[in-house]
Amino acid sequence: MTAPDLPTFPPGFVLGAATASYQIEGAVAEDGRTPSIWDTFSRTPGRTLGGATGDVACDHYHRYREDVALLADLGVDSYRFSTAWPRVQPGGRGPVNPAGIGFYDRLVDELLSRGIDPAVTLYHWDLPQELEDAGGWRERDTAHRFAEYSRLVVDALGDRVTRWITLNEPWCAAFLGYANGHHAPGAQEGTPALAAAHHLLLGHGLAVAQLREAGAREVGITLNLDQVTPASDSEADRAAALRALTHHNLVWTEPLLAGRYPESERATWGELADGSYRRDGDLEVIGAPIDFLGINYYTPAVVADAPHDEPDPAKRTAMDVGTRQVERPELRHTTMGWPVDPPSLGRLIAEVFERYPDCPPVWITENGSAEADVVGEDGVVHDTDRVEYLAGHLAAVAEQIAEGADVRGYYVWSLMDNFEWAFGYDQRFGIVHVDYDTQVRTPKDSYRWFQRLTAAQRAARGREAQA
Ligand code: IFM
Repeated sequence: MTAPDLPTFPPGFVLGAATASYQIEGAVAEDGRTPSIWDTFSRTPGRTLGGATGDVACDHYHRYREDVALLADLGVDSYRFSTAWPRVQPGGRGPVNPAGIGFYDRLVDELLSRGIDPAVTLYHWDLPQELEDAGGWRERDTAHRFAEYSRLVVDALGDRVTRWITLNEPWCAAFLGYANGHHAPGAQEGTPALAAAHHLLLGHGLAVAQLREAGAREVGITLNLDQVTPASDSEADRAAALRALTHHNLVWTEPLLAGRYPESERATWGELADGSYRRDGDLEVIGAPIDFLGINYYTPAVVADAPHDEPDPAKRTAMDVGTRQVERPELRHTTMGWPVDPPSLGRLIAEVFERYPDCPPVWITENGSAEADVVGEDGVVHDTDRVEYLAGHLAAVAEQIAEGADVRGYYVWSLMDNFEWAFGYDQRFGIVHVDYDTQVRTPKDSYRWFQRLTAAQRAARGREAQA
């Protein structure tokens, strides 16, 4: 089968790969790191598939040089990784842990020595367990603790790191963490998930202020926005789609980009959205200008009206917004069960700029697919479906740029197979295969394809420089 065509981008467009601390690092008890909520959660029986934990993961903590060499061979401009809060500031309070920050210091230097620009995410879900014991994101104080920790990181790495992402996918941290319990800390509560969402946003805003004060150059946030389409033109389905949009997108984008809470929140959560966790002045903190909006995107949502799981509105969880996702049998599905529809990424980008004409430049900070990869007898992983997935989504981005959308870069998720949260090690998103018994890394066909893309991008830059 011939590989899909390479999409073309403006010469300045940045290509990168992304990972996250708990998913790859391992070394959970080394150099002063204390447990995070994911250590506790993954060690609780029944929480992750097969009881998988991030104890070893990809052992990246010890193998980071090998992994940076893979990035260098891949030819990426940038690498997006996250810092582990309990490594940098054990227990979530107090001074920086020199050994913990030392790891990221070495990683940043290694990247720069290979000509790769580091992009740092400050929170990819590994909250120090001590802070969860004090209430976690239900508590306003956690937002202040997050800003303090962010300052420790920027003070240590800000001389070499240009691009800063405060939070990764706060939707997951708030709603999977505190509403349905699929993620750490595993709470299945109602209203606190809305409070957690607010405190995450507040933490973002407070961290932005710290990052600015420390002179950070580019500051943004990463959201996993949904591309929502109503299942039909009926009033009920359109209202359901608005509730789904509010739950997934507007709860974040309205305060961040429009300086207001979503008008549709009452229609979505009724009395649960009582806003008791909000204080005067919060919106100003949350809505402080950002330099970019990071979007993580995987799959679209076609949404229909559905009865609430819980008839009593007072007892509903924040997750129960009276909607259901319509099945898409006509589309291929990844091993996560997610329908593949590349043009939907283009639609999402267009919708974001349409709703928020002053939206800062967009970066696709994650996109990729989990597939049933096997290392063949020839020692190669022929992940044709992933190549098609990436080519399709990148083509959709290129098309939007050609139509005038300000999209500056794309990070493939993920550099390598890793700990996929509650799914353990069963779901492989990497463009590099990891054998978890031996820690051998094997670049897949998708890695080779992406390598060709980065080479083509460099060649385009060269041509432009000569013109
Ligand atoms: O692995 C995750 C990542 O941590 C956050 N975004 C989605 C990915 C795939 O599920």
